[in-house]
This record gives sequence, structure tokens and C-alpha cells, in this order.
Amino acid sequence: AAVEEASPEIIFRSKLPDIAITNTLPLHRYCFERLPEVADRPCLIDGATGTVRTYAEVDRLTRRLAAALRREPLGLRRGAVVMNLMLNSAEFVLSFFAASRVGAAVTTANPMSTPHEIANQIAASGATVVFTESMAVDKLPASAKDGGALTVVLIDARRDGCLHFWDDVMASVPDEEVAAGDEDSASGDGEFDPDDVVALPYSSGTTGLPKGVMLTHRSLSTSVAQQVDGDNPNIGFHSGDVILCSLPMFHIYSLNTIMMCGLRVGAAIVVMRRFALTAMMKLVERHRITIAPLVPPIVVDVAKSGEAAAHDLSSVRMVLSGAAPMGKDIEDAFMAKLPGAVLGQGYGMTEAGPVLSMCLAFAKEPFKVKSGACGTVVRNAELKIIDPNTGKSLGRNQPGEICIRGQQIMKGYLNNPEATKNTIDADGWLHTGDVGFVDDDDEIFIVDRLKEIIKYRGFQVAPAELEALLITHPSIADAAVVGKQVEPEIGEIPVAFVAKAQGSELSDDDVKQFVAKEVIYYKKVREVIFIDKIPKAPSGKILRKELRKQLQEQQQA
Ligand code: 4UW
Repeated sequence: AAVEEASPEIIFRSKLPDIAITNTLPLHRYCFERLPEVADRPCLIDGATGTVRTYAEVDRLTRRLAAALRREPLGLRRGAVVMNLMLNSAEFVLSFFAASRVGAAVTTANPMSTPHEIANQIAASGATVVFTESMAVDKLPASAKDGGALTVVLIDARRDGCLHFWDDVMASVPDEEVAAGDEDSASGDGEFDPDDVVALPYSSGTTGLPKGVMLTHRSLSTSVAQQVDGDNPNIGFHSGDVILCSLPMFHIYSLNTIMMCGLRVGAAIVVMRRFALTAMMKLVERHRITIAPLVPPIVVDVAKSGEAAAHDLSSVRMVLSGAAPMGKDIEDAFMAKLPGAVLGQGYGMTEAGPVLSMCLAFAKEPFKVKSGACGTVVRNAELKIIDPNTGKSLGRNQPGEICIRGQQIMKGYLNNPEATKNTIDADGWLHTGDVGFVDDDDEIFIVDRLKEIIKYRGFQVAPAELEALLITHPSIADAAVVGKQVEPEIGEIPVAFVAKAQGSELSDDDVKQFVAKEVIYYKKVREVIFIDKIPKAPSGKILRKELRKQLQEQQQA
């Protein structure tokens, strides 16, 4: 219910009561808290090979790896940063929790990234160890490959100058060291603070370039608890569930809602290296998958695919969607293919820890929900909708900027107090840059975005990053990038408005190719519009609204 407090703020809360949350444990201990009960149950199932690792095995492997991380040549201590630059794998999970055990943070990145993007994130995050695979190793900065400041651990090949995950790192630890050294303390030096950073994903937030999002042991365990703890958890996962992990663990959705929540409840997690439609359906059938966390473009793929009928998908009882908008029509088309499942949305943002709201039809004691809604604010949190011009909080059914407060949100952006201050205000409210409203049943509908970010198949594209790149071209005087709505399989594409330098003969293909060489595939500029002058406010801020309006007019014409 909306509570009118002494202050004029109108605050929305979950329909589920708050619960007591333990959020002062190290994240690995929190996620593996049920280990004694689930020790012999399947934990990670390799989608490609079918190899099963039990909870006891995964726990022991993370201990072994943590011991290796503490020893030379890795020598990691509390406060260190490790990069996970890989597609989904058991090794990803092991390095994540081994880092947590030594008090280090893991910065995650897509291995399809370009050398430039990878080098930027390594430098900005201060990572000293990179866990990666063959497909990405040649893109690491030169210093990494000749024994410089970076140590590279390869999970799938042997290579000069790199350590092999299993043969060199794991094998280096004597058995007696595996169990020792972490029951009393989370980190190698015996100190632990729940406000230590454990995950450091990169996100551009509401404006500018990608920034390191500091998620702590406290924030992530709070977020997991908000989703799966309590007598009536918001998402009714349990240890008998088999959860599909086809979304990339380097993105916070998969990292938190699949990996951490899945482990917390003791479920089996089927790890797909990367998403592929037919392979996914085969895995559902083979492992009797019960939970399928997806993103709208995949929901559309399934809805449109003739193959769904050829597979027995009847084991699936819950389909989660999030990371981009999904309309009612898509939901309805999908449900016709999987009538036995509950489909619902979560709404997340990396900086928010990430989950702000979750569909209450997923609750153990489910609520009725509306198609097109993206859930109700999670428990133990506060949400408000503000008028972006006045900052005043708004009541039901009035769209405004969504703000969230609670212990799950990020500690801040790494080394960027200015950006932190612009995102989390003095009262602890995180401003999302999303526009939405809360209806009479406490359900949230997102209707627009104030912020710059573009989402291509759920992946973030930061216009500022492309603009900075574009203006380095000698024939480009100025540039601005905005998103354009396209078919639901994609969502949005980046479109560049370009003001040419005088006398330049630059073509749109030149612009596209120039960008494509420097960025990962989903950030490619897909359309170029030449323009005399980029519209700007007197402050120099690009007037993106005007550009978006131009795009719309063009689409309608
Ligand atoms: N509807 C409309 C949505 C929605 C949305 C997100 O890449 P980031 O920073 O983060 C995410 C995280 C999504 C997520 C995490 C965990 C989870 O359980 C879940 O649901 C099942 C989803 O996407 O991008 C943040 C931005 O993405 C948009 C919105 O603009 C947000 O600020 N977005 N979810 N359901 N838009």
C-alpha cells in the first residue's frame, strides 16, 4: 500500500511482508548456506557434456581455487580485483566464489569485447588476474601476455605466458590446504567487512561511459534474500528445481537471479556456454528444466519458432523475463506455446543490485498479475515515482522517474564519487532514469526512459561511448547517438547522427565500418543520419529528445 508519511513522500512497498535478512555473511557463505542439506545434490550441470558437479564438489573446488589464489604466483588478498572474461562455464562460478573467499572482487566482461574495450575495463577496474578462454586471450593487452602486471588464467587451452586453470592453478594446491584457512574468515588476511565489494560489473547507468558498479557482500545477499528467502519467497525456487542458465553470467541478471539465487536454494543449474534456441530446447527436454530465465528477444524467438512443438517443454513451470521491455502481445504469443508455465517479468538495473521489482505470480503463494507489468517492488525495499522536473513524489497511475531505496543497491561507482552522487541522492534513493508508474494493484509498468542508454537484445549500449569514438574520426565534426525501436527480437538499435567536417565526402558505410572495428557487435552503429548540426542545449548537452523525435517522424513518413 502507498504510505503517506509525515513527509510528503509517497512510498510503495511489496505486498509481501518484510523478512529478517542476514546480510552480513560473506557472499559465498550466504549462497552455500544450505550446503549440509544439499551436499550430494546436483549443483552445476554442463549443458554441452552433461557433466554433473554436486554442491559438495563445487564447494570444495572453490576452496581449492581460493587457496591457489592466495598463493604465489597469484597472491591475491582482500581488496584485489579479478576479471572474469568468459562465456558461461563451471570455471566462471568457481572463480567468482573463490574470489569472494579471498575477499577479492570480480569484474565481469563479455569475451566478445574488442581489445580496446577489454583494456579499458582492466585499467579502470585495477584487475590483476584475468580468467579467460582461448577466444579472448589474444585480445588482452600486451602486458598481460608477457608476464607483465596481469596474470592470465586460461580455462580451455595451454598457452605460453598463461596459467592453465586446472593443470597449473588447481593442481598447485596440496589437499590439506583446501579445507584450511577460510572457516574463520572470509579473506586471506583474516578480515572481512560486509561492505567489501565482491562484484564489479560495468554499466553506464543513466549517463556517460561504462563505470564499475560496486556491489558488496551485503548488497548482493540482500538482493538474493529479497528474491528467494522467507516462508513465501517472491520467486518460489526450491532445491528440486532445475534452472536454465543460458543468459551470460557476465551480466548481472544471470549472475544474481540465476547463479546466486539458484545456489542459495540448492537447485541444479544447467550451464549453457551461450544461448542457442535449438540447443536450449534440447536441454530443457533432457534435464527436465523447470525454470527458464530469459530476455524478451529470446521469448520472441521461442514464440515464433516452429520448433517448440517438436520438443517436450512441459517440465518448465516458470519463465522469467527482464532486462528490456516486453509487451503484452509477446507475452500472449509465448504463453500459447507454453500453457503450463507462469510467465512474468522482473525489472533490474545493475546499480540497483540489480532487482527492483519481481512478478508476484512467481511467489510460492502466488498473486494474480497483469500481462505487461514488470512486477511489484521487492520486499525490504522502498520505491517511489517522482516528477523528474520537481522531484516531488507521485501517486498511483502517474508516470514519473522510478527511484529505489534499500540495502541491496550498489555502494557506488568505483572511483567516481561525482557519478555516484548524481545517481544516489543524499537520502539514499537511487534514481533509475526509467519512467514508469505503479497501478492500483502495486504492479509496475515501465513506459519510457529518461536516460541515454540503448538496449540491443538486452545488452547495454552507451551513446557517450560511441559519440566519443565517432568524433575521433577526422571527417566527423560532431556526432550524437540515440536508440531506435525496431523489431522485438532486437529491441533497439544505435543510430548515429553525424555532422561532417567541412568538405568531407564521408559515406554512411564509412561511419559504420569505422565504429564496427572498435566495438563489440551489439554496439555497432546500424544507421547513420547526416545532419548539419547536432542540436544542443546552451550547456552543451545533446538534445536527444529532438533527435529521437526526428527518428520517429522519419519512421512515420
Ligand atoms: N522492462 C523494461 C524490464 C526491464 C527493463 C530492465 O543491463 P542493466 O543495468 O540491468 C538489467 C537487469 C535486469 C534483470 C536483473 C535480474 C532479474 O531478475 C531480472 O528480471 C528477471 C532482470 O537489465 O539495464 C538496466 C535497464 O534495463 C531496462 C531498464 O531501462 C533498466 O534501467 N530494463 N528490466 N523488465 N525495461
